[in-house]
Amino acid sequence: MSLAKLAAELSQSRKLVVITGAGVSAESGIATFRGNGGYWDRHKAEDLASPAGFARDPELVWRWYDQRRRQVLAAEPNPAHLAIAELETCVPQFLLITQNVDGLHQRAGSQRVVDLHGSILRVRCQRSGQEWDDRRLAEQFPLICTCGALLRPAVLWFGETYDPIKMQQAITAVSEADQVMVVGTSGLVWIVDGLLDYARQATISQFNLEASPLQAEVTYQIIGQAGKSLPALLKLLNKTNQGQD
Ligand code: BJW
Repeated sequence: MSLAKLAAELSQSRKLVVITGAGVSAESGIATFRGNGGYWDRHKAEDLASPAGFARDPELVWRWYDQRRRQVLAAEPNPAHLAIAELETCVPQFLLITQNVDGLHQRAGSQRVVDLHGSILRVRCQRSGQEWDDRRLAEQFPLICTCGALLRPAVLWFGETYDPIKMQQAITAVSEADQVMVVGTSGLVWIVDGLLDYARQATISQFNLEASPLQAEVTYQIIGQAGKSLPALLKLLNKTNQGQD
């Protein structure tokens, strides 16, 4: 069975990178973006997650983010988040690269995390560019800075460029990795394929409800809920590691 083979390979891994997307948080009750019931089923991406959409209607954008903040604050990490946090302790070097903005990986105990798309619980002043944590649930929209300028969610919208420091960290880790696990992402945002281009020394495994179309060569395709397959993988890995003691 491929999960057992992957566990055996992971037990030899020195440098593991995990790349995650919205599917990891689906079992915590947080909607994904694409597909049935996803955000883009009900809303236009360019209205809610682009600088032009925010300039057009900051109130609409803030209402959407406020609703998502409420969901995130009420949610709990699920077995997939917990398994990824535990995987970090099983290998000498580890990096989690997440597109998620919900902070659930960090709440599950993950330490080495690059949040490429920022955080829904931070804001940025449109005038000064400064960012800070802000978990306020708004009574009035949009949120305004004490300087009078608009505040925006500190997340990466379509058409915006990645933080070069985070990108460098992610590229270095993927380039050096011997294993890359891609979990719960459609891979439709360019960054996933962009990073996997650097995974020249790594075995790539994918955990998803379906075989989503990554451009990279995937050796292990694990179909099913990440909240079931990742804990199962961890159990096999722990068994293999105990056998090696
Ligand atoms: C489960 C599951 C379960 C469900 N278990 N699985 C080429 C070069 C440069 C740019 C571009 C390019 N081509 C296109 C672009 C532009 C654009 C882009 O990629 N567009 C494509 C959509 C066509 N990219 C950009 O604009 C980005 N900027 C950029 O590239 O700058 C250039 C640059 C590059 C390098 C250096 C410097 C500059 C910015 C993109 C920002 C995306 N932002 C969003 C919103 C973030 C804020 C917020 O959350 O509000 O990020 S959009 C949205 O998509 C969100 C997600 O993080 C992202 C990815 O979605 P994800 O996570 O994959 O979710 P879904 O819903 O798509 O998929 C869920 C998956 O889970 C599915 O497969 C399910 O089957 C699965 N699943 N339940 C396991 N229980």
